Amino acid sequence: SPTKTRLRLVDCFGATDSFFTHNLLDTMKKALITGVTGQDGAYLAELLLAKGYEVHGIKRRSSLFNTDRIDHLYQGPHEPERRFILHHGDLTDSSSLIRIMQQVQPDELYNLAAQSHVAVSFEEPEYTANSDAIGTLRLLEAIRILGMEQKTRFYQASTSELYGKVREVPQTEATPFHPRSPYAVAKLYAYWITVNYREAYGLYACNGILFNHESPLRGETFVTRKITRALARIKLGQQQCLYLGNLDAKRDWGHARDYVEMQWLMLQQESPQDYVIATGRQYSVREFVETAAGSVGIGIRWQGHGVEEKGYDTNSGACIVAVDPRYFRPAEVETLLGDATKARTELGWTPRIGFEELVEEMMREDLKEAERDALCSREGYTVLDRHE
Ligand code: NDP
Ligand code: GDR
Repeated sequence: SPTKTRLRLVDCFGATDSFFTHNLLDTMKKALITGVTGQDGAYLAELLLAKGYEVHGIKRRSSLFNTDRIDHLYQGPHEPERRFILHHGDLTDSSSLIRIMQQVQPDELYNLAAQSHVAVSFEEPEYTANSDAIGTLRLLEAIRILGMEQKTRFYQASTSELYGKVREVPQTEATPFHPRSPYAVAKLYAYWITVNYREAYGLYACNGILFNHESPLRGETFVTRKITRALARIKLGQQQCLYLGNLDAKRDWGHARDYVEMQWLMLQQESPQDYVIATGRQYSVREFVETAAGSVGIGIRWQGHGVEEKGYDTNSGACIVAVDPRYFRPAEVETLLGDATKARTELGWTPRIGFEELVEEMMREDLKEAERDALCSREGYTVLDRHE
């Protein structure tokens, strides 16, 4: 908290006079996070606050509150020496981005905002390009328009989806890209425009090529969270069946809390570079289901279109996991496996949380949520069953 920061500063410098501590607070580093209300935004804001930053975040206007993930960090406008401040803005609106940048004057700008759902990008390709590709350009241009090239360091949330139809296993910073969705194509533009502004204007700008990372804060429609939520509800008798798409897709899944640390580390180096961030271990969607179910003692019965040919047991009665082709994608990324050697050696970064621990944490938190829902149902309140 600001009070604690002040006390620590006083401890360090033996100053009881607020003049000294005020000046130090003025030199506190400022970070601006786009996408602060998302999974990574929440973990990154926590990390930077713990490091003593003044953290600013951009949130979109929405008709309902969209700050669940960061409500525990909220500081009201009347609190003295606020270190966590939210601004309304949108990646599709240059004027808001320029205004916020001018007001905040950030030392570090983390561009985490995106329409980040691959399947949705096939439904909303133009919006995805506008926010994910041109949105990144708008931020880089804001830095230039405001003459902040030497002040603001820029982090771009790039993605393993860039590899798409993989040409090399495992994937490194040198592996060629072949994007397979409007999302990935938009992120390809964002990747290259970041490199281009680094080369053309000398910006300190980096791409973190992050492989999938999950957590209890993961959006409910990404496959891992969809699985852990559904299994928790199935365990408590609130849901009958989990419908999934491609069970054979393989991903390199890490923990978001580990990955945001590397986003910060990338902006603390002498020179800007791009890094792959991954665990180097790969599991299929089916293996994720089995691990999650195993961790809470649920047996799996597989059922559904095309599953028979792949040799699952469809003779048993209870249906827990079924394949529904509506979740297949027009073009799929079948397999991703990252090699983070460069980040390990140059940034000293290693992931701390392993796959089993990640799955167990997600299951544990979703069981708590399901128990809350079950309690509400027992008390006669309506609990909406949202699991698309
Ligand atoms: P989320 O989907 O959880 O969060 C996305 C954030 O972007 C939300 O805060 C969302 O706001 C905001 N946002 C969306 N559109 C706009 C817009 N037009 N203007 C302003 N804000 C907007 O994503 P993650 O936290 O999981 O991922 C963070 C970034 O990293 C994303 O760019 C994603 O593409 C990328 N990435 C993620 C990986 C992962 O495995 N998680 C892997 C590799 C890259 P709201 O809350 O209002 O919806
Ligand atoms: P991904 O994540 O597309 O890798 O993008 P997602 O969890 O959506 O899909 C992973 C794999 O699981 C398969 N799948 C399903 N996916 C969803 N969402 N729902 C299902 O029911 C289902 N069944 C099977 C998918 O086909 C896919 O192969 C995530 C996002 O966070 C991106 O923003 C990020 O860039 C990449 O990770 C790295």
